[in-house]
Amino acid sequence: MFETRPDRDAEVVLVGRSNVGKSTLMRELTGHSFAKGRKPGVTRQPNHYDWVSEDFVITDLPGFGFMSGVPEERREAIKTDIVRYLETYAENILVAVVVVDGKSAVDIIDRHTGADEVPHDVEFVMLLRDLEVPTIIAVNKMDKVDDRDDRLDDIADRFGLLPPWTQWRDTIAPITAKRGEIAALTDAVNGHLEDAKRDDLKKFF
Ligand SMILES: Nc1nc2c(ncn2[C@@H]2O[C@H](COP(=O)(O)OP(=O)(O)OP(=O)(O)O)[C@@H](O)[C@H]2O)c(=O)[nH]1
Ligand SMILES: [Mg+2]
Repeated sequence: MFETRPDRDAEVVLVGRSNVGKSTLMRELTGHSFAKGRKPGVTRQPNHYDWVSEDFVITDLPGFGFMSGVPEERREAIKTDIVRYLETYAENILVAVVVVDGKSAVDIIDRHTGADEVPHDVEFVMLLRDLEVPTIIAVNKMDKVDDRDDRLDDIADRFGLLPPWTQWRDTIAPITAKRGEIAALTDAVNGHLEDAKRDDLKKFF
C-alpha cells in the first residue's frame, strides 16, 4: 500500500481514472503545482498536500484504468492499492471526489458495462458508498462538452442517480479544472463539510 500519508486526521481525496485531470484540480485547490501531463499514469504515488497549522490533508491519488505503456498487472496493483487506501482511511475521509472526464466518461462506462463487468468509476463510487464516505462526482473537462445538460444527465444515469442531474448538485459537479472553473465542486465540498460539522475546513475550498 502507499506509505506516504502524513500524520493528519481529516482528509479529502481525489480519485479517478488516469488522465481525467486530478492533478490539475489539485493544483487549483492548493495553489501548488503537481506533475501533470499528456501521458496517462503521470501520478504513480499519492500527492499529499497539508498545512502546518491544520490537522487536514488533501490527497491526489494515482489514476486507475488504462494507461498506455503500463502493463495490465501493474495497473491492477495500482487499483488494489487505491482500494486499500480508501478502506484504511475511510474514517478520516470527509469527502471523496471521483473525477471523471466529461467528454469520454459515458462511452467508457458503456463499453465496460456487461454481465460480469462493472466499470471502474462505478465500482469506486459503490465502494465509497459501502464505506459511507460522502462522494462527489466531479465531471471535468466541461470545456470540451457541447451538449452540457444531456451529457450530465447521462452521467447521472450511469451512476444510478435519477436525471435530471440538477437534482444532484451536492453529488454531481461540472468543472473545467484547467481554467480554474471549479465553483460547482467547491460548493459541493463545502456542503459536505458543513454536514460533517467541519466548517473550520471550508476555508480550503
Ligand atoms: N480540456 C481540458 N483539459 C484538461 C482539464 N483539466 C485537465 N486537463 C488536461 O488533462 C491532462 C491530464 O491532466 P492530469 O491533471 O495530469 O490528470 P490526472 O488525472 O492527474 O492523471 P494521472 O496522474 O495519470 O492519474 C493534462 O493534459 C491536463 O492539462 C480541463 O478542464 N479541460
Ligand atoms: Mg495525476
